Amino acid sequence: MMEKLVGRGQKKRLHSNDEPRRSPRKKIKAETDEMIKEEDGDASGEFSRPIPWKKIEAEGLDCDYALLFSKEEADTLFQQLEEELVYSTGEQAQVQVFGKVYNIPRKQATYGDAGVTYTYSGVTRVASPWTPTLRNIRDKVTNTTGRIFNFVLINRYKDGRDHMGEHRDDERELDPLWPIASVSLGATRDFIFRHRDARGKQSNRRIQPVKLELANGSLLLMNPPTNSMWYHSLPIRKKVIRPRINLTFRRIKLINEPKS
Ligand SMILES: O=C(O)CCC(=O)C(=O)O
Repeated sequence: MMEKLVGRGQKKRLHSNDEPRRSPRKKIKAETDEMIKEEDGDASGEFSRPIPWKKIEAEGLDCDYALLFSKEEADTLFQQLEEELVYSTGEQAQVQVFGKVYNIPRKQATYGDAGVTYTYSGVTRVASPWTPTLRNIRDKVTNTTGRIFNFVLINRYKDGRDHMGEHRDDERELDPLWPIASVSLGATRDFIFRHRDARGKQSNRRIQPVKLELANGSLLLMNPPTNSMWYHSLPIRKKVIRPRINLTFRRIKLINEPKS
């Protein structure tokens, strides 16, 4: 993840934010309706899928989206995390982009299994031990997806001015065959995917960006090869006044683990 920092002059708004909670069907927005297909609910597997999933697809992009928690559950989890989490300070709250050091425009924390580390944007993050609430959320994600995660990167956005620049989660230590599971709590925020061949003025391909709204209590599953083909960002949205916590559950390859 080499993040491009977003400065002033952010582009026009794409969707309204902080709307009252609506049904999952209405909550997600992609560039075209064809990108979203309702999956045949298969709750018969060995893990539970109690929620209607939406499939989001484009060339090289494969995501699943669902509301994992009710509003009440999500609000409680948010409050618990506010009490439990300790965010990075000092060097750990900075990134290096092309040799220059910047303060991260949000707060960040890393938790996970003992000994797991994750290096991105020039800084190595060590996982703090799972807190009770993080363990609960992680287990719910695992029960729902059938996937086990050993690390979570947490980003806290105090309001819509806090943001995350365009990047891919494609570090070598991430298992490339594993999805990244992104849980959102708090304010709804826009989330934008851009195909790697359709970025910048030099690009010779015209591939529409995929734009989503990530709601309170939602889970976005980014399946391979999404993270190698598409960049994603959480742009500035000045009208958003409420905070948001995002948790991306990841599987970090451990030293001595067989290569996948
Ligand atoms: O807050 C978000 O939804 C974006 C998080 C993200 O892009 C990341 O953790 O790589």
